[in-house]
Amino acid sequence: MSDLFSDLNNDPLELIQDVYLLRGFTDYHKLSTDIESVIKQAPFRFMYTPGGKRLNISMSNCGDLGWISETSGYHYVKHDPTSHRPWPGMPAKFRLLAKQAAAITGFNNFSPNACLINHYQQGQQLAAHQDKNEPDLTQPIVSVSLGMSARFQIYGDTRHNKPQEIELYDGDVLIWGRSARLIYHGVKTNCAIPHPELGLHRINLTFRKV
Ligand code: MD3
Ligand code: FE
Repeated sequence: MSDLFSDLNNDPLELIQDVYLLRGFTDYHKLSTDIESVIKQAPFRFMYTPGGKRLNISMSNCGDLGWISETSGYHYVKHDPTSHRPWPGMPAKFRLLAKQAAAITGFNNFSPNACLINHYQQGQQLAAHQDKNEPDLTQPIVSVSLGMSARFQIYGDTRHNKPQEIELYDGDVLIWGRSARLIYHGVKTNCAIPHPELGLHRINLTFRKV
């Protein structure tokens, strides 16, 4: 299994300081069996913000801890609040993918224990936000884009900047750390291009150390 991803793109593009893009590092086909297994155990669901609004995209998790939003706040929890069971385990292939992508960009001991899985349908967006619920901000976040394309928006240190935009396609992997760890970012899918297998669905895996 150690060569599942290593023959692919080992040449990251540094988009802005400490944000790296590996185009086509993997693809949906390599991960589909594991994704289907996780989603069968913990189906995508819409969560609610502390303010009572439904999030725009549906989500699930795998790994020892899963990120949830609920009226009491944002938390990492060991159990799926819908089924009351532990989140599905993180598939070995997912862990290897995240570790290899991190190592290529100089994060040598990344060992994620949480994977948030976002599901987008065309037109669904993720508004500008920071990821700051993780205790150790020296650890990077690795994100894997699968399925239909999306426009990723990098705002920088406030959500009021005009964002830098970049189109992400099936198999693209982003690695964020160090000075970029707390930047504001968002996602738009109104101009998405369909994927041969997933059609107008996008799945994004974000690997985190919590
Ligand atoms: C920049 N997901 O789940 S992944 C998220 O495509 C999230 O579903 C988006 O933002 C998606 O929180 C974008 C890229 C990403 C993930 C984490 C980051 C960018 C990040 C953490 C810090 C800075
Ligand atoms: Fe985020």
